Amino acid sequence: MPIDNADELRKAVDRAVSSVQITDVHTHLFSPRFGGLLLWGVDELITYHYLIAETHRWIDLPVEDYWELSTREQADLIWRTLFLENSPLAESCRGVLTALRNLGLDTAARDLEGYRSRFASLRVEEYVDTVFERSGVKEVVMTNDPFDDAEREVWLQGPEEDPRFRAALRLDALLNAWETGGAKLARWGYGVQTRLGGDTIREVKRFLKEWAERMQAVYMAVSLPPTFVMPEDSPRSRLIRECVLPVCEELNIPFAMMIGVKKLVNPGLRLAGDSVGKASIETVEHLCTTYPGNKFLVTMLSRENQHELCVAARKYRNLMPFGCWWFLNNPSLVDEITRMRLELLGLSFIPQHSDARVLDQLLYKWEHSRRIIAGALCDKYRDLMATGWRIEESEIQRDVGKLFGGNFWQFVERKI
Ligand code: RAT
Ligand code: ZN
Repeated sequence: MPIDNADELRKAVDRAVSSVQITDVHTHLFSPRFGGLLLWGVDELITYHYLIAETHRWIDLPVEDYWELSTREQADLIWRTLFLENSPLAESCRGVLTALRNLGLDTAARDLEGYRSRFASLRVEEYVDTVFERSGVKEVVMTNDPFDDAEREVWLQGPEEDPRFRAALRLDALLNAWETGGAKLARWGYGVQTRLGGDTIREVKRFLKEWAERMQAVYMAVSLPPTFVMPEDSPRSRLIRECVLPVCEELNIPFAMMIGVKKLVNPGLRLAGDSVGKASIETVEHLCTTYPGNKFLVTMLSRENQHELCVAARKYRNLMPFGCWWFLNNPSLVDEITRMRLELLGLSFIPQHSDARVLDQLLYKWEHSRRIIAGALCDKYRDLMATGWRIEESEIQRDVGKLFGGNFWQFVERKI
């Protein structure tokens, strides 16, 4: 039965968006077998680096002294500064409260000790089930760094067996810091040379293939500065062209480029010290044109790049824009970007990923994004209805399924 009024439409869209089971295409979460790499709990939620940056705007404590504090002491300081001495209006603070509320905790009580004692009794394996269920997330893609010693050890013991945790082979250490990344490869027995001579290209390809297969990676990924350009005479450019792209093509997996991060503009803040800059869409166009056998998942960090990324995606079916990344993951910007994408691309994009670093963040990031995306969709269906087009609830469910997971899997699996 077609939907015939605005009220029914709103309800149908809300039903579809709130019940869809999500594939979260980019997170920093891990399955419990990775031990301490999986962050969870209220202190981790509060010490998320987004909140650290905001806290340091208020406090006089030198940043070096802040890092001397235990996680619990850092959380106390952030809680006092951002939640008690100021109303927690920022999206990152609001997120903590949404997550606590979704766990059934009383946010009105402002009782950090009470929240801590609730978390103290949880077992992580069960808590993972709870969070996935309550957030409606079916599966997450992790960020898997083979150059991280702790993580590498776990992978060497065998593949991931929990189907909710999929792997992405993250290559920042290889592509953005070849001197140290290459030295590690040499220590592990790969025949590589600093200037990429000899067998280097073949050996890097061997490394990529081995690790993509070991992890059963659904894509390879890298984060890139605003100055990233290709073609260019640099180790990164050669490694992408001669190693990453051929191996991705052979394995038929996408290469995800997360472009626009200025690393450590304020180094003292560590993870919280990165910033943003506008990047070159010409590089994305060059890659899509020159490597038609490769698939590119692309997210860009600056708001200024969003329109041209949409336009580029209209030109290339091997380009899939995804997510509202990091400083863009705020309601006003998600709203703006999602509407623009719907207008320029219809349904052929991936509107959001969570970038969760702490398990509990799934409980808020998706609730907030679902609401904004539902609002944008609703308006677009209403405009459609005004043309006289018939809209069925089953079609809304089909479309929503694509946006929250189907498009990702179709792109990963398709042969370009
Ligand atoms: O959003 C974040 O937490 C950033 O620190 C980065 O991890 C970014 O998302 C990335 O994947 O590089
Ligand atoms: Zn990330």
